[in-house]
Amino acid sequence: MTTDRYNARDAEPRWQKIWKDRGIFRTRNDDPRPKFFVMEMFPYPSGRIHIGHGRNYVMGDVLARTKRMQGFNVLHPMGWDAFGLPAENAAIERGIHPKAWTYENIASMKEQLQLLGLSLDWNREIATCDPSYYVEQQRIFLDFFDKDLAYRKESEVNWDPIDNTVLANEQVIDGRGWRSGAVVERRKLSQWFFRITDFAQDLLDALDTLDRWPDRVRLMQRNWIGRSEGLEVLFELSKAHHREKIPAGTAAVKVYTTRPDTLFGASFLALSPDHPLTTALAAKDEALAAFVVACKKGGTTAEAIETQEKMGYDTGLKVVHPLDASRTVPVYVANFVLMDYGTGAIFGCPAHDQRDLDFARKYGLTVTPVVLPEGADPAAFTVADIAYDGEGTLFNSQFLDGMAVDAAKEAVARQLERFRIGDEPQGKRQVNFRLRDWGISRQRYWGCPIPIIHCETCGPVGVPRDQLPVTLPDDVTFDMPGNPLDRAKAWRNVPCPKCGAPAKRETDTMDTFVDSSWYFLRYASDDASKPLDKDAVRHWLPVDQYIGGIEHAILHLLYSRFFTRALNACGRVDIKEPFAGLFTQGMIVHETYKDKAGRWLFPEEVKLLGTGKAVKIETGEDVVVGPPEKMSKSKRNVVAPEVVADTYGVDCARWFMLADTPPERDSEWTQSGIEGAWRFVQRVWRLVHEGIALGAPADAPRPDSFGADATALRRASHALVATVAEDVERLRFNVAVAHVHEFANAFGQAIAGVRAGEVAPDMAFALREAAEMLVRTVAPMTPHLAEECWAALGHEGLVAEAAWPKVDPALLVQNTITLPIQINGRKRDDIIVPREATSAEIEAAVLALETVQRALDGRPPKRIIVVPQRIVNVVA
Ligand code: ANZ
Ligand code: ZN
Repeated sequence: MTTDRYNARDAEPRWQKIWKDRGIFRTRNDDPRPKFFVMEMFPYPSGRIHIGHGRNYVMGDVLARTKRMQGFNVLHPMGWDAFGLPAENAAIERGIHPKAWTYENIASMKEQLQLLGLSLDWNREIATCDPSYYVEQQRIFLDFFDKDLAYRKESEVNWDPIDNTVLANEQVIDGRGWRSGAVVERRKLSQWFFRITDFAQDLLDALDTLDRWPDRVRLMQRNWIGRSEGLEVLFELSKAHHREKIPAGTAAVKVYTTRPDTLFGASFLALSPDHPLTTALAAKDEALAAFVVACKKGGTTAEAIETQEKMGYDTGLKVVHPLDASRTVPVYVANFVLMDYGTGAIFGCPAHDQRDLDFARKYGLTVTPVVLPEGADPAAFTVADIAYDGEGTLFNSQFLDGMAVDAAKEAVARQLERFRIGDEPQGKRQVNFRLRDWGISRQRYWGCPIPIIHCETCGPVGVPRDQLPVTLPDDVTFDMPGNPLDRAKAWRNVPCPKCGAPAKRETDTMDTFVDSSWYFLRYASDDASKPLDKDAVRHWLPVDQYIGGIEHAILHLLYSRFFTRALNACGRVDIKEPFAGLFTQGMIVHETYKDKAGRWLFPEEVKLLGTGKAVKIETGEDVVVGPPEKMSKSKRNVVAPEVVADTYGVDCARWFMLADTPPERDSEWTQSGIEGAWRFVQRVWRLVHEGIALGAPADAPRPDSFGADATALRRASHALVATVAEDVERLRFNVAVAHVHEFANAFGQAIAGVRAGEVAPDMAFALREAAEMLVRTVAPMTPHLAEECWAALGHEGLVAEAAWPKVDPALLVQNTITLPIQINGRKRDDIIVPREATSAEIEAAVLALETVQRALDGRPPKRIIVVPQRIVNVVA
């Protein structure tokens, strides 16, 4: 084997096979070492991965490998988020069964992932579509059902009136069904829910304990849970107006408000179209009934409801103002009032709420400001098109005049708590949450079946546990709209487990977010027959480091936190918080390329000419180069891992993904970047071999004393180990890479300073130590290269199993400085020099640097300027 070049194509598969054959990444639960659990969000098996998918796995892998070397029993598992709509779409479009499509994708993606050299325990691999996985999910569902944490209620869905089917939110495009193009309607359907709202306060409070989560994610969760403190206020219906319309037994309308201070600015009440009073009125008012139907057009997404034009219907009824019996306020039905928040009714104060203002302008209602901004003139202050929602002093508000907003809120609450309508206080303080119970019913085939049987006499009955799993029937068709399970007669018709009468299986399947809400608990057991093992969970959880995309900052993480609490309530686990550390990585972006005809081109179809120009290799025609964007199949700006592996080796890809940018930021994949990584990999290879050639043999005794040069190198080696350990611990991979670069320069300088055959024993020892330390430090980042070097150093075992190097603290005391090196005005490198180095010494060292030599290309520099303690400028 030649030593002047590292051959990744030969080395990488060889080491991967050895790791696999020796099973070194298999994790055991009875291992006595301290545990470390690191995992990345598992992938959806959509087809093939591109390098953009790889970044978080590589980051997790570096951490896993480092911790393993540092003596931890590391759990680093992988699985597949395998249920979901795309498999069903493939079935509809290409006639392939969702199961076949999914498992084929898993097989090819697994191969691709393995190509990245990830140190995963594949023995714990799971696929959520596998009955051995979802059987436990069905048990969990029944536990929740028994505890009333799972329940059924009527709820609105997106209904496609042409296909006669329920649509998922992502199947509603601009308010229309994705296949039929029909305007989607809202319909009520009985559906399953998980009672996440029971845990709202705890989910909120515990965010404060998650000190290793990004603040941004905690804030997003806080807003999503949306705790608000307000007042419920009863408005008495005025008998002086349309007494005949008021339904018997209805004396008042209850609203929820967070701004009771603005009560004197109220100019209307609005009811939700689903409010019971609306329903009662609509029964006798055709125009209102038609209005309610019109409100139901459009999807059920929050966005759809938010962006709809505000519409109202005047019922003719009026209510009496709670603080001024001489005033009445009209009652409308309005499309923007949701039935499932607060009380389903509001009072509108147009001067201080934009939505109310728009509504008031549309229907000609009065706008009375009651909060005066500081410094404004009460005689002149008016509200035109923009509501004022800031602080100020109350005016136009009788006994509240002169109070600040908070004081006025309190005064109104006190007053209304004392008043009564019938035997109810007219005001009641109330805490509300935006968080809704989690609707988990999906009218789809490719999901976990809900283990319930509906009986006419017994109602919904849980499938007896000894009859689980309820597996999906294989023989179904996808050639008609609707849920194939509804048509699977043989599967559907079963006797009631309680009374034996003919009954029907539930045909809803679970939201795929359920599948991902407990998979981290499943990973804990190494015994597949105990998929949720309390002891194993106690041992491994919480996950020490979870890594994934910011797009999951809300739902997935919140559902997982809820699930862990609900399982705790059912006695299935002891913990409450699943993830102690969370990291959200940035994406990998790439330029886009388009040919003349406007077709997207793959990067490998394009030759870059520099300065933003490029041509299509096949035809030579000009290519339009677009700015870097998230890698995506549709724009073809993707790079396949196997292509990188074949050309440069995956260690280069790994190095590049870690090197360029802070890990939380997006990183641009470029040809020059990957080439830089390649040069670096080759450089490590050369340095290690030069270190071997010039350094002491492995078993050479440690010299009693070290000279200045040897000590300087030893300091650099030990500093490398110490800083990289810290960088990885903090997930600052780009900084770790920068530290390795710095060290490579120091190592290179030391090598340049000695001559073969004349190396003093202290330097020989230091060179050997440097090579050993470098190899072990880069092992988590470029594991294949490191194994190859490790073998060259003469070690029998694997560096993947070697210990992290021990640092001598005495060598960490700083007496070197790092100088940045500019070549023609741009920063190109760094150099570490002794603090007391002379300008001449620094100059010599700089000229020996590889980056500088490459830039000079054999010529002498035009000029070299050393600014002591600051910077070195080279003019080439
Ligand atoms: C009167 C008022 C005056 C309001 C004002 C705001 C500003 P959060 O903080 O999210 O809880 N609201 C209450 N229930 C609603 C429902 N079911 N559908 C739509 N809107 C509803 O928001 C509470 C505020 O949202 C409440 O305070 C109510 O309008 C509105 F100057 O009451 B407010
Ligand atoms: Zn029955």
